[in-house]
Amino acid sequence: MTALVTIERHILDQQKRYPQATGSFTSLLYDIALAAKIIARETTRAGLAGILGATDSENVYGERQQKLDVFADNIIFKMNDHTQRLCAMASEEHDDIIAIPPHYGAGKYVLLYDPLDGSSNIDVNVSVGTIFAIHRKISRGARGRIEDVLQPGSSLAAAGYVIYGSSTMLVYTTGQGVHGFTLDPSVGEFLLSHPDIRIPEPPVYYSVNQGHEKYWTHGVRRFTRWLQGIDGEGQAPLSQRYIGSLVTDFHRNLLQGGVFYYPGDMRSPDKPYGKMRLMFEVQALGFIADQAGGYASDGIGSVLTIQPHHLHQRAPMFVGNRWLVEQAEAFIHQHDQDWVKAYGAYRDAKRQPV
Ligand code: AHM
Ligand code: MG
Repeated sequence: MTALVTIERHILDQQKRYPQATGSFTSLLYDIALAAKIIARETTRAGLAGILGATDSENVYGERQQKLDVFADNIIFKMNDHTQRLCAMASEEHDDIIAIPPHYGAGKYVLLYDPLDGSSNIDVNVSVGTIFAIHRKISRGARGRIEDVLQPGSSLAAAGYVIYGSSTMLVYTTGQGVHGFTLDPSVGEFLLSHPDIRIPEPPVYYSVNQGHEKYWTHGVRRFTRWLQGIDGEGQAPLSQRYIGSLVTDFHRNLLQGGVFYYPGDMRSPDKPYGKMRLMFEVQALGFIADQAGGYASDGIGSVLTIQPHHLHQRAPMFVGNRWLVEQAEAFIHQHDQDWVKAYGAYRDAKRQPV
């Protein structure tokens, strides 16, 4: 029998590589795993508990929040507000950074999270996920500030996601490879099931909302035809898979090889950036892909080098096997110079529309 490695043991083993570590970071990851177990419990019994369906409130993007979004958002906050490990939090569901309540001490990390990504899929029983990212505090003073949150992905201390699917899995990286754990519901533990994940070759899938092709730029259309084996040099076409639940689409391609993209478009020249959120989705998944030997780009360059200016900034995302993503960049560079200009101006602007 192979050794049973719980997530706690794995995180502790990784900590041993840093003799100066205080254990704060280790405990933070463990708290996230605990929050994930509670969210998993609620998502799997959502229909029974009668909490399916939407609330009346809207989030900052004008989307109706699902009840489970609100629940997941609260659980993650409550698990982490009092531990003295964080100086601030930020959630896709909140307009501003979330302060640590003044009666609790503050710590040296920042937690960013998308509590329940793909929530429009909840009502039809499709897998959803939680995405998280951890930055180190960089500002002076006891409490976290916006500049602690608005750091590029290349500064991330850790990132991961939880997928609530046919089983619950937690996948994370601290910059030492990507590791996946499956929740054993009978004992309530995440057990190491996918050590050292590498995006395999050859890739199998491309994943994009092809219903939006009408809005795409020429380069993105050419890239897609290349993936389909139409415009290429005789390579076999990839199969198309798109669930519309980012964590699920990303996870499949991470394990089986392929490319996920949510491109920018020119349907409105002042909104060339697509749908994905840089701080809550793109950075974390980009870091994981990078650590698994893949690559994530906004169509121009690595998403990890983007200096964010706004908490709810958006970015196009092409992520998966490196050579596929580089091919997307090449098509965009060749055909979409107008878009590159428009998106580059948005990305670098200090004041951005959301
Ligand atoms: P959400 O964070 O509001 O749940 O939205 C993000 C979701 C992703 O999970 C998914 O990849 C994308 O929206 C699907 O968008 P579309 O329906 O435009 O293809
Ligand atoms: Mg999301």
